[in-house]
Amino acid sequence: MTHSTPHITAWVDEQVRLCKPDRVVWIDGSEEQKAQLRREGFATGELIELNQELLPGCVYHRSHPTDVARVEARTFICCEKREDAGPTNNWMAPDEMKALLRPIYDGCMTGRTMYVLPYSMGQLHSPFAKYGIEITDSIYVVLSMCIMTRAGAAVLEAMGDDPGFIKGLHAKAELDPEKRYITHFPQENLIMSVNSGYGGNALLGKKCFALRIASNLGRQEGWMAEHMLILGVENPRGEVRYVCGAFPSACGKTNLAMLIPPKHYRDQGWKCWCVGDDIAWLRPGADGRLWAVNPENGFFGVAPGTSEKTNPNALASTKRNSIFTNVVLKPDGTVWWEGLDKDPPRDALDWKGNPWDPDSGAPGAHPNSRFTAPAANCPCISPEFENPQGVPISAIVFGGRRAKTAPLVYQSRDWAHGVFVGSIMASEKTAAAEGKVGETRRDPMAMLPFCGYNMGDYWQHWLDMEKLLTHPPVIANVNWFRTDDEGHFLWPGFGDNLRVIEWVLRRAFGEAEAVESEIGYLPKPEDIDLADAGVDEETLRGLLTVDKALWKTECEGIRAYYAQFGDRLPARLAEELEKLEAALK
Ligand code: OXD
Ligand code: MN
Repeated sequence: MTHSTPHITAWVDEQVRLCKPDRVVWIDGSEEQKAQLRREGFATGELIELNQELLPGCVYHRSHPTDVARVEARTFICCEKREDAGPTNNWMAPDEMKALLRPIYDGCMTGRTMYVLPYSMGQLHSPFAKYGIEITDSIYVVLSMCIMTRAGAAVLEAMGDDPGFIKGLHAKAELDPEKRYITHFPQENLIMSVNSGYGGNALLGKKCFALRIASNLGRQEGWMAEHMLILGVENPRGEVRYVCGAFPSACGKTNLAMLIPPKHYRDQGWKCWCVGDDIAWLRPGADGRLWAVNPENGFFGVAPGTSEKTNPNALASTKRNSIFTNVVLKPDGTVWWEGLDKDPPRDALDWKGNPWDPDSGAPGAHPNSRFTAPAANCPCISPEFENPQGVPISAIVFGGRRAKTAPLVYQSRDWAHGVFVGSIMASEKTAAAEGKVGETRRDPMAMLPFCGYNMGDYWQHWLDMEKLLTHPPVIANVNWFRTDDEGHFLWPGFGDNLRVIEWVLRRAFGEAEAVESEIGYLPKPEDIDLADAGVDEETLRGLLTVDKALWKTECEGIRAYYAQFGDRLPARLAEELEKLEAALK
């Protein structure tokens, strides 16, 4: 590997002095090196080899039982002023945080190997690409990053000695939850993550870099880093139109990203292509349109609920060269999780490594157990996935889980109104989550845990982007989760969501009509294709109603939510709220 990189080397040397590892290994990304790391992981028990006939190249990993999810309470934005992190982020001054972290990192890699991993978010040499170095003491993290990003010697080559690389220092250290910190220093392009080995906290390219740090870079440089899927929809004429979608967790984002059209659509020649399932970097192109890339190279998906029925494309993606974390380990060296099939295995080990009795009532896989799978494995991966220019976005959809308030779909009147629609995104808690059922959690643009600066300034940045776009995408809100009074879902969801996406895309091309309502444009019921959907027109009419009383209550909630942003709330959003309140009077 090339080491003629004084800036990079100086930074790595500094971390070596702090963490005091026994050995330092630079990751070149070669198959030989990865195989060697797997062997080392098997030897220490950090990894378990899976059945190589049935799951070639696949390995299994268990995280510490106290370390199974992102820790929002211990995630910090460390910029000079608290106001710049805003009311929705934890904040600490950079010097104070570094003083707190220094003793935790000091000597934490003694007796261990430090891995230095150069990686790129985005296709190498793409105008979107950003480079980083992750230092870690975890083989699991190295191998996961080799799936989720483009990593290794070629990246170091591409980086040259540009001091602008994103620095990431990760250490599992003692996995002590009391000393667990996921910290971001946007003014220094620095991430420091310690005492967790869980993906969302430890694979620094993903949430830490591609969202929290990148949202800051995007604001400075005139682009956007968003928690969005990217889907290509090919119509029977062979035209592919692209849509981005932001959804809070448990709203079917990965399923939408890998959507299979209903039979009625497939028969006509419709196809869908996955460009990304979690993160989109969006840039105005020279043509005034918004262009998107998925900066990742793999999927870090929730396993439970993924099946041949719900998402065969995701399942197929995991069959080779994948890592499974905290799922059930079967005696034949394959894996299982709740919702995979109706056939829970006997004599298997649960996610903690204990013998599991499927009749015990306790789940075998952790509810947040994961697969880490290469994007190239996905049967519906877009032919444009590797296009360094990205894909042009015609529509953005926001969505949440709302039993009554939000209609199946509504389109914003213009860009600024669309920003308002994204800013008021919310999802209702289901029985599975903590808190009162039906209570709403506001999650603007699905960025609540991922926006690396003041959310009010972030909304202003969204508003300002309009000036850079002569052909902005249309913005719509969708809700697949409306229920009747008995709590039954009224819309079939999954592949049938294409019927709604089709209307949104036709709106983007001036091919469909709409009716004006208090909250935005609604489809005419006849403009949603219901053939073979199992939904009658009356149900659709119900799905498209806007209950004014509920929306008045909604406005009170929005007003209270907005209040915390004080003078950082863009005036334009306050105006949009007033307009909505007036329309509902
Ligand atoms: C994820 C998340 O893991 O949003 O993608 O938490
Ligand atoms: Mn996500």
